Amino acid sequence: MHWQTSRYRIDLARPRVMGIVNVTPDSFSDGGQYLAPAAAVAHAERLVREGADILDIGAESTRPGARSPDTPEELARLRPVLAAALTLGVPVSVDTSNPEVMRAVLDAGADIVNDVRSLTRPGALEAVAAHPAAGLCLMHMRGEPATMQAQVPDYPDVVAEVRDFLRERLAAAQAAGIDEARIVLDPGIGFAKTPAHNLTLLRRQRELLALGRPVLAGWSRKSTLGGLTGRPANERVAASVAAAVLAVHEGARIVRVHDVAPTVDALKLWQAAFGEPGQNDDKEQP
Ligand code: HH2
Repeated sequence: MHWQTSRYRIDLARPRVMGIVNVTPDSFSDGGQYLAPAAAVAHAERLVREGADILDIGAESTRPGARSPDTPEELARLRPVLAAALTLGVPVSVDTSNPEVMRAVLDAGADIVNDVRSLTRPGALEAVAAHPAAGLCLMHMRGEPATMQAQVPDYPDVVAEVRDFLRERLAAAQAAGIDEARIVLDPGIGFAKTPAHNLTLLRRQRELLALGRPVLAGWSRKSTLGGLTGRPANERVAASVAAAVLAVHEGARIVRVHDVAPTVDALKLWQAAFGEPGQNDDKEQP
């Protein structure tokens, strides 16, 4: 199985690590640390040295209560970091829901759009469809980040809800002309979900593979892990690495993480024990 993106066709025979670069003042675990472009670029370089297969750059926090930047502000944060990241030899994703931002970053050469709102904003499907090879991550969420955790839906069956939602968004993307080879699907851990919902999605994650596309999972430092361990966000590395390995064990092919180095090490063990032979040290080919 492969993930088609603008410059790279990512081979998913080996699980891939997407390293997070948050160019935000207010992200839940590292807000403000990389708002200065030079700090964000240095962080991106470090993640690649640590073995990140993909970089995901975001300029809007989805933390409940975070303020959304307007288009010029979001682009001003993204542009310098994207330009530098595009020289690092790995595919670069941009985490945005804003169709104008999608157009601008795809024109600037971004490889992937990662949208926590699954291209539901007017013009978003068209913005991604206009770039014939760009990759796309569609994620499940109910409502808006600002309020989603205050009014968590009472899902009769959270896995069925997530699967049906992703099936509908996958169909909408294909109907807009986006080839399914470009698309990966994400259960949206922590987005309008209780800890019990998140854990059910991990246990039954394989049910999402019935949709026929690779699964991307983002557990890194999230509050479910804080609740289980009693630790603040910057001390959730061990739990985050465990969650990444479990997600891969249950069929995810891409994990979105803050702590790249320990995740890469842990997945080497998974790969050696459970992966396809001969897939231990390749880099994706352009
Ligand atoms: N989680 C966050 C942001 N973007 N994208 C995908 N596809 N999947 C996720 O699980 C996901 C995501 C939240 O994490 P983070 O970027 O660290 O925080 P913030 O949104 O506060 O910047």
